[in-house]
Amino acid sequence: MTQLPILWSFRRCPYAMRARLAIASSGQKVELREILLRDKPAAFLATSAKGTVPVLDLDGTVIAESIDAMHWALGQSDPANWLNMPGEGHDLIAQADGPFKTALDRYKYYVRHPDGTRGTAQQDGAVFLAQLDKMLLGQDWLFGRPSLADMAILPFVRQFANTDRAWFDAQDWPDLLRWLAAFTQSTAFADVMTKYTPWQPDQDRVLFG
Ligand SMILES: N[C@@H](CCC(=O)N[C@@H](CS)C(=O)NCC(=O)O)C(=O)O
Repeated sequence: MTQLPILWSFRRCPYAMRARLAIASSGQKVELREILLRDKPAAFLATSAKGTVPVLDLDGTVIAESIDAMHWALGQSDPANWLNMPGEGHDLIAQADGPFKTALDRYKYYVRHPDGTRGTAQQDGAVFLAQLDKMLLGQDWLFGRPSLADMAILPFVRQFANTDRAWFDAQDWPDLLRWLAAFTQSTAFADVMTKYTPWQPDQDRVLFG
């Protein structure tokens, strides 16, 4: 059997989602190993020094950051041209991964973050979301057509939305809502959300991509 890159993944993790989106778009085949974060296999921990998903194991070379996994996959092949986006796209991804993700964690897991109120975190996140809504005015994607920025950011926007769906849907950001709905209803998203049973050392490999 040919050795394929191994992707350690967790279905509901937004970082793992974006890695899977890029791998699926690239057409690169990988072996997918689903794990449970509360029961990490020894082989996963031996690969991932940080113990986080996603992790790509390229025959001993480890890619431990999801954005790097996206770049790796799209560097192999990028038929949808996701890498073709303005430099501003990278700044947006940095904002999403930095201040927006911090707000998301404080909002979603506010019990674990007793400093600051949940409402403040919601408002902090909303500032970024309103900025995206403005960019989406009159177009389906942040830069007119699907790009790395959409796919790197959308899984986190989805998580923010699902934290309090009624509140999210009541906000005045129609273009953001349309963007998120187009993503969550897409076959591309459905294709990366297939359920797998957690990996076992003696199982047949699961092909993905
Ligand atoms: N910066 C990393 C973050 C990955 C990350 O934090 N993943 C979470 C799951 S969404 C994780 O594995 N957490 C470890 C744990 O919960 O034990 C990346 O972009 O890949």
